[in-house]
Amino acid sequence: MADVAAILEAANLKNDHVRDYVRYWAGITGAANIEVVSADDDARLLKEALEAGEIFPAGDGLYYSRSYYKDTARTEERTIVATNDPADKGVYNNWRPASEMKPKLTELMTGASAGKTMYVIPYLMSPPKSPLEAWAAGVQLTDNRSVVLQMIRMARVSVEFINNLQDPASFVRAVHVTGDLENLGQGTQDDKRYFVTVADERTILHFGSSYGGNALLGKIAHGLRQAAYDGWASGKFLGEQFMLLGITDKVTGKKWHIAGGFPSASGKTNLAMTLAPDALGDRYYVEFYGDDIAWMWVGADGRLYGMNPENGVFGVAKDTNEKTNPTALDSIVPRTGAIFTNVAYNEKTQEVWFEGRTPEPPADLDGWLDWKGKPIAERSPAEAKDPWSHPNARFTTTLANVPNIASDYNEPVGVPIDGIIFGGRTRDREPLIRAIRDVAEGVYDGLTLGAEATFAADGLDGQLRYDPMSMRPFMSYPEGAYAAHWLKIIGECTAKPIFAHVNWFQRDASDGHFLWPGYRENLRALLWLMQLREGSVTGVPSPVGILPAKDELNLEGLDIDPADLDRLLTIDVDRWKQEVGFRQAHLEQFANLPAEIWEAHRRVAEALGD
Ligand code: OXD
Ligand code: MN
Repeated sequence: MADVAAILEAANLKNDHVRDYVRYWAGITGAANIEVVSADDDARLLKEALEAGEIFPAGDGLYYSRSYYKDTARTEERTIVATNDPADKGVYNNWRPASEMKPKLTELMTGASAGKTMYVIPYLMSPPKSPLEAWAAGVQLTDNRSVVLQMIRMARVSVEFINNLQDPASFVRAVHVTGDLENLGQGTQDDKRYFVTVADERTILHFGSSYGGNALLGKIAHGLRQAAYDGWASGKFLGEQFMLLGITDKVTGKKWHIAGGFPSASGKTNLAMTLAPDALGDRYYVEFYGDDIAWMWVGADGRLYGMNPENGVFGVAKDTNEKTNPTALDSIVPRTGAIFTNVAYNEKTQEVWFEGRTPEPPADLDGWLDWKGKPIAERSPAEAKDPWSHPNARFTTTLANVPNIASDYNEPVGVPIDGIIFGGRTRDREPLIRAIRDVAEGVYDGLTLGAEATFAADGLDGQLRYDPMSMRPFMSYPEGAYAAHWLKIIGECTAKPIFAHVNWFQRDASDGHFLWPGYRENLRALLWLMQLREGSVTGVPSPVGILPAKDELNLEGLDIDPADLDRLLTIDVDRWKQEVGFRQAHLEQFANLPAEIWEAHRRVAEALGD
């Protein structure tokens, strides 16, 4: 091992607590070398990674990487929140004692980076000088250069962020060791991977993956699990898997901000990056803040404020195209520095392709490799229908590349949040939008958020896979306390955001067609919500919230079957009664759920006539 003190000195890393932390883990992992990185090192690291064959060119200033074929997604059953207090155990956080997990991870990491470079990535999960900056600083250690390249895109990376901390000992210690991917027994009885957040020690220990969702610790473990825990422990903020967008009415000059949680495959990234529908484009301008994480706090003026702690987008590639998300396509064009992972790659033309990018894959198979690196042209007849890219293939690009990134996305003050929406893919029951003014009912709605389970397979017809606030994989403390913390934070706001539940996915029961066209048209529902909040429309009460009156929705330029519209704006009371029964069982799992939440549940049940 080189002289650690000399390396850290040369890298201008001045924080003694960070130095001790780096030295400690360098000793355990046995790394051969240490390198402190900043965003300025990107070009050099790209060159080194290209030369080493870790990434490939995918056009001018675009890159392609392939992860090990058994290492392509987050692994919830191997993901653990550990603390020193057994009372922190919840239903979804996979709680284990810190005293058990720390030695286990230390053992797994011992010597596991031998011969490799350990990169030191000082990062900030907030715009500099944010009121939440004290919870935003971290230092990721990783033995994987591709992870460094992705972290540089996804977080603000510079040694400056940890040299001048108010409390120099207070930063998230985030250790990532890739491990011997070919011998980790992924998905077997002998699985060696562990992804642990020791939340009350602000320490993250992830072993056994180089896939972004397990390895970009600023995003996935710090930005959500650790932040949710810190927000609760400090009583100061909420850290949620939420998108965040802004809508400007160019005629009145008003600007609204909406944050919201959506379980996976419910269109969160597409909504976050949406544009106004063509017919409304002259009047409304939509700005992008974030597609995955929002941290929210109460501002001095009594409004709820929010910001995206990330610096980039780690988006699912599949089905991204001109219709679903033109903004995303524009943010991964040549010279953006975007990195594609596990898509199909043409080694001759350096193009990439993924399912849904175009209706059909490229006709000329010459040079095309599937996500495992196998030539498509050499596929056997049995493999002919296999996807070219992995369903969880990703693109990584910085926020600054997104054409409609909000001009104030980097401002420390954040933005006032006017609306909080929840929306899970649901084929029936959920109308286009229902607004909820009562805070407890809004939080109750978030706690009972879910998306359709795989109906046939699970035999759970009509039952959702519940995903409270879209935080199921990121819950770090018990759900009852989580609900109480939400009630506390929103309760402290003197000007409260309005809540709403949206659903773009209702289908006709007989032929299965979607009743609502979705995508850019979704803005119409959000505009109605903002008008309701401001009192320029009144809506129609229903047992589960306020629905738009038909003439209140701005349908200019939209061709929609009136019968479909009727169904989108009505409630199926019988299906809702069934849902209330499912919800009862879902909520009963949670210890110490605040009485206000149970009261909200009873109010909804009573209104439905139970
Ligand atoms: C996720 C992600 O897995 O945002 O939720 O990547
Ligand atoms: Mn996510």
